[in-house]
Amino acid sequence: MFSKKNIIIILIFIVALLIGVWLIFFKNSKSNVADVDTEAQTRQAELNVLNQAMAEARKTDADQDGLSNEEEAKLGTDPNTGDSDHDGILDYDEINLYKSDPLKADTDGDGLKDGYEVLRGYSPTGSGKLEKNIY
Ligand SMILES: [Ca+2]
Ligand SMILES: [Ca+2]
Ligand SMILES: [Ca+2]
Repeated sequence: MFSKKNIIIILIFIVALLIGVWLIFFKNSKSNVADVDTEAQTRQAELNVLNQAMAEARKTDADQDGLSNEEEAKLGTDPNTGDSDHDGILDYDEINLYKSDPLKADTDGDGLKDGYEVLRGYSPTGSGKLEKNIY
């Protein structure tokens, strides 16, 4: 059977194997941590760029409605409120899409708010339906 010498050799082999496995695992776990760190740093850098872009955009369009603060000053709309007359349609859409008054919740004065009319397919600026290509 096994001589003492063989048993010692086998034990040394097993110990060496265990050390090898431990080293590989330790090395891998260390490099995984480094990868995660790098990924986190990359993500943080991307976030910083995004935040910076958004801060920049807020400077020129505080309420992010698509109209610049400058345009809103000219129109008389609230640069800090996307929907100045609270009729359910953004200032930008009233100007560029529906041609309705961004400062009048009921542009055509028929008793129905612009947002209510647009939602149901009616023109907020007069009688009749909206043109199909608008909504
Ligand atoms: Ca705006
Ligand atoms: Ca509005
Ligand atoms: Ca109306």
